[in-house]
Amino acid sequence: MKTSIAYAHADILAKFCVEGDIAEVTPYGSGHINGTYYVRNSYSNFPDYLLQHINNYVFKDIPGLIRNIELVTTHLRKKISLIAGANPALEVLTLIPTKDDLFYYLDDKGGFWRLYIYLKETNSYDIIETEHQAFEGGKAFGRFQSLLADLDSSLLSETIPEFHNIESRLKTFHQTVEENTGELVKDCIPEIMFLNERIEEMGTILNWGKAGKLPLRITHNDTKFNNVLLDKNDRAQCVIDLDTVMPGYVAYDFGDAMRTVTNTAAEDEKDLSKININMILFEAYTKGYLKETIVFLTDAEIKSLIYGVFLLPYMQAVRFLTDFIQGDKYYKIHFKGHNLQRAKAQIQLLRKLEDHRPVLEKIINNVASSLKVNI
Ligand code: ADP
Ligand code: GN1
Ligand code: MG
Repeated sequence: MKTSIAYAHADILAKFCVEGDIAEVTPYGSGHINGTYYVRNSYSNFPDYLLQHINNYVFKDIPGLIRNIELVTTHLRKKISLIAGANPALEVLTLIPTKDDLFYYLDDKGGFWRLYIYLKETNSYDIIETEHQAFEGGKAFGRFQSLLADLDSSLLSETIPEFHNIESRLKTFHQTVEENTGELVKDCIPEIMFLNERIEEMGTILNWGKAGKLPLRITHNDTKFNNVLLDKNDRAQCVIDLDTVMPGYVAYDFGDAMRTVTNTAAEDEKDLSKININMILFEAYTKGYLKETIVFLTDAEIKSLIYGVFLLPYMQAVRFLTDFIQGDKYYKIHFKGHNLQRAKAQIQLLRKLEDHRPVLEKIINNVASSLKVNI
């Protein structure tokens, strides 16, 4: 690599096997966890890169996390290279090694960094605009689960223990509320009450899992819509943000995606009257997702999907509120009270979903039945 001009993070980038000549490094994306930077190459025949400062408050075992990503991307690359017309270089994340041949760099302040090839001419959406995007996103996350179905899940480490375990999330939430009786808790009494009224129903997936009714599979666990890259024609290209790929229940991925797919407003919308459910997008995502997964999902898993649709906004509200009361240690915030605003928006989304429950359930069942006819 040549270095023509001064740019941010030059010392970090110098540790990686970067090709070409870096022109500039700029903050990028709207993720809540990692620090992400777009690294522009001066030469168009060399790649641009995506540099990430991995959050080590959130992820306690970063070498384990990187090993998971290596395992998952290697497996995906192998499978995708067997599909006619597919291109693993564009459809799977590529980690760049350091000069010490590791896939992360640990700086002298204890910060962990990684570098990916930047996938050009792609879009990631915080809010979906079209039915086609929703369908393609569903296909991408469905295919992701399908391609990983034959990877031995015992090889993966749990990057965040009990990540989607609602019992343990609620335990932490209740402890946090008990230990903090001050102003912050007073600000969210209606939200706490709302969440407490739904504890029993939100345990359904976990209880079915414990009873052996649902198989544990390799799931993505962070299927927010901006974690899939669509190409310039809005076709599914690459599933990204692989930090939480671990064993899980498929309904978690389905429900987490629907939080962004169906919501007519932003995840943290302040004006709650803007939050509504877009049924057309719900149906389009379901069609894309089930098209890829219907061949292997069990009847119980299909039945569980609707519970995921309610559980994930609920769990997200629990997590945002916990972080608000704990003093905003986990999620990046952009203003004081941001986590409370996010929790209120997720609660409003859940209310709207509850209002439409029979229709949503019918959509899932109809799509599943129509696809099963063709198996
Ligand atoms: P976070 O964990 O903070 O959400 P992500 O890995 O999701 O971090 O990256 C943040 C954003 O950067 C993504 O939403 C996407 O817009 C963009 N992004 C991530 N990886 C790539 C990539 N390889 N190529 C192009 N854009 C990417
Ligand atoms: C975080 O990293 P990002 O922004 O894609 C979080 C998810 C939440 C999401 C809410 C590791 O995702 O679990 O659903 O924010 N990731 C982690 O927007 O906690
Ligand atoms: Mg992300």
